[in-house]
Amino acid sequence: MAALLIGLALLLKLTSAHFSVEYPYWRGDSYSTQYTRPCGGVNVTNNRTQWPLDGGSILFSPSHPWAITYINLGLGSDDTVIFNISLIENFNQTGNGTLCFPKVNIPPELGLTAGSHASIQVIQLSELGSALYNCADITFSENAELLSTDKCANSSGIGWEPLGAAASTPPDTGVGYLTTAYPTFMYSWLSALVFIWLWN
Ligand SMILES: *[C@@H]1O[C@H](CO)[C@@H](O)[C@H](O)[C@H]1NC(C)=O
Ligand SMILES: *[C@@H]1O[C@H](CO)[C@@H](O)[C@H](O)[C@H]1NC(C)=O
Ligand SMILES: *[C@@H]1O[C@H](CO)[C@@H](O)[C@H](O)[C@H]1NC(C)=O
Ligand SMILES: *[C@@H]1O[C@H](CO)[C@@H](O)[C@H](O)[C@H]1NC(C)=O
Ligand SMILES: *[C@@H]1O[C@H](CO)[C@@H](O)[C@H](O)[C@H]1NC(C)=O
Ligand SMILES: *[C@@H]1O[C@H](CO)[C@@H](O)[C@H](O)[C@H]1NC(C)=O
Ligand SMILES: [Cu+2]
Repeated sequence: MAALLIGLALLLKLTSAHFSVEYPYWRGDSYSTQYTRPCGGVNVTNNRTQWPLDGGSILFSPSHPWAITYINLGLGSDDTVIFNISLIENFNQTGNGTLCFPKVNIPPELGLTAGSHASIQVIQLSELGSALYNCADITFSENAELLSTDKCANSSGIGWEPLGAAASTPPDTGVGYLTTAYPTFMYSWLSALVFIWLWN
């Protein structure tokens, strides 16, 4: 059983490739530090994308089989920005490739003006509970446009599921076996080991 768990962890670690944000252009390559909140270990940049005042396109490339995904906004120009404005309802993103939202609306009550600086934060929470972070720095602009339809597309394998959909289906046999056939303390102990191992 331990071998199975370690094997599973190894598989997940090997296939783990995190995610990147192509539009608005991300702060930079965060692959080695993507577990770091709030922005994957990459500080604010001056490379801001001009983004429409009432909301714009977001294009990113997930690579895990599925991940609970959040997109948040933080107002301001520096590393003290607090990402407390939710731009979408969180969802279970499935498949890999590219995922593009043609237009993510900005709540009008924020009263943003052209030239305001902000950062967009994308969070992906994958199978084992590790959260991955990326941010992109933007400047709100009256003239900025949405991505054209040829640039904003979902890959064929990409899917979207509301959260809670999985809760109504019984756990698959693998998980059921692990949780029922093993004493709870052994299971948590093993999980902790695997988790520490994965983290390093
Ligand atoms: C980010 O900024 C903080 C505070 O200025 C600094 O301590 C840290 O080293 C910076 N991180 C990177 C990756 O540049
Ligand atoms: C700045 O952003 C553009 C895309 O808007 C990108 O092509 C370029 O590589 C970025 N520069 C740096 C230094 O990250
Ligand atoms: C977000 O945080 C800022 C700074 O603390 C605060 O001024 C603002 O009211 C907060 N917004 C929401 C929607 O909680
Ligand atoms: C998606 O994952 C499959 C299986 O790992 C791989 O063959 C395919 O190349 C991936 N597609 C993209 C667009 O990354
Ligand atoms: C991609 O999928 C998301 C989630 O279903 C959807 O909101 C979005 O409109 C799709 N993008 C395009 C370009 O169709
Ligand atoms: C997300 O969707 C995948 C594929 O349907 C499913 O296996 C997984 O349990 C779902 N996760 C959550 C948290 O709903
Ligand atoms: Cu990964």
